[in-house]
Amino acid sequence: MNKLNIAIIGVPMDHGQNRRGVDMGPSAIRYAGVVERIEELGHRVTDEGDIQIGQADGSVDTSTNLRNLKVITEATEALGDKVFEVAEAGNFPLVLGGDHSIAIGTLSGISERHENLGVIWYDAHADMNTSDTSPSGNIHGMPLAASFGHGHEKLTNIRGYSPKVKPENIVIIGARSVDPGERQLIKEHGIRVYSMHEIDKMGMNAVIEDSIRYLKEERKTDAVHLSLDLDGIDPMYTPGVGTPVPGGISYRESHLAMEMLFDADIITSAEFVEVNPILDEKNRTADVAVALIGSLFGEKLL
Ligand code: EXY
Ligand code: MN
Ligand code: MN
Ligand code: MN
Repeated sequence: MNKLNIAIIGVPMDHGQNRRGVDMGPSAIRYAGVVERIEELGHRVTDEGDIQIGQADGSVDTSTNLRNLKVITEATEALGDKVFEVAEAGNFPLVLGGDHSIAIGTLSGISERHENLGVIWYDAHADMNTSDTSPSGNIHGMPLAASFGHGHEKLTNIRGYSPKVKPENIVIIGARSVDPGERQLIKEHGIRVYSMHEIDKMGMNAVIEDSIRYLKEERKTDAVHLSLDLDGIDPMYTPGVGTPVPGGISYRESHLAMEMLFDADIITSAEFVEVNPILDEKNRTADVAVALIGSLFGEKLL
C-alpha cells in the first residue's frame, strides 16, 4: 500500500452559517483520535494546526445578501495558501472544518496545481446557491457554485483565479435538499448528481464505481478532491451537524464508499466539514468522521 505524508489543517470557521459550535469541529475530530487512526495505517501525519479565523457580527449584508463575507474571504485565502504550500511539499492535504464555506479556500489551493481537477461532493445539499439565489445568505450553501465561477466575485476569485473546477468534473453524492436556483445550475451545467434516489436504486457500490469511471476515464481528471459534509450521512448516525436532513446515506454505505475510493487510489486531497460538537451526542459525529477517514486511508478488517 502507498504510504502517504498527510498534512492536517484545522479550520475553526463558523461564519458560513448562523449556528455557533461548528468552529469546534477540528478540536472534536482531533479529540476523536484522527492522528493516531491514520498513523496506525502506516502513513506519516503532520498536524499543521489551525487557520486563524477573524471575528464577524453575523449579519447578512443587505446589498450583497451575504453573511460575513469579509471574514470568510480572508480565512479562505489563508487556507488556500496553506493547502497549496503543503501540497507543493508533497503532502496529502486533509482539511478539518468548520462549516462548508471553507471548501472555497481548499479548492483554491488544490486547483492551482492541476489542469483538470475532479471533485466528489458528498453532501445532503448541493451547496450551489449564489448571492442571488440563496434563501439564507449563508455562504456554506454556496461553495460549490463559487468553485465553478458562479456567485459574488469576492468568492469566485479567491487567490486571484476562477474557476477552480469545471462543472463537468463534479460529482455530487447524497443530495436530498436542493433549492430551485441550485436545480437550475445543475441542469444548465449537466452536473452529475447521485441523489438519494439513485443511491437507493443503484446501491452505493454502483454509484461509486460509476463515479470513479466517470472522473477517471471519461473526464480524465488528474486529481480528485473529496469534500465530505457529515450531513450527507443520515442524522441518526451524525446528529452533530447544523443542517440535518433525514433520509440520508447510511454508516455502512459511507464506509463502503470510502473503502472503494481508497482501493481505486483516486483521492488526492480531502476535507471533512460541518461537525458541530454543541449539537452532537457524545462526540458521535466526530467519531464517524474519524472512522470514515480511517477507511479513506486504507483501514481494512483483514
Ligand atoms: N440550501 C440552504 C442554503 O443555501 O441556505 C442550506 C445549505 C446548507 C449547506 C450545508 C452545508 O451543506
Ligand atoms: Mn455542504
Ligand atoms: Mn450539507
Ligand atoms: Mn455557467
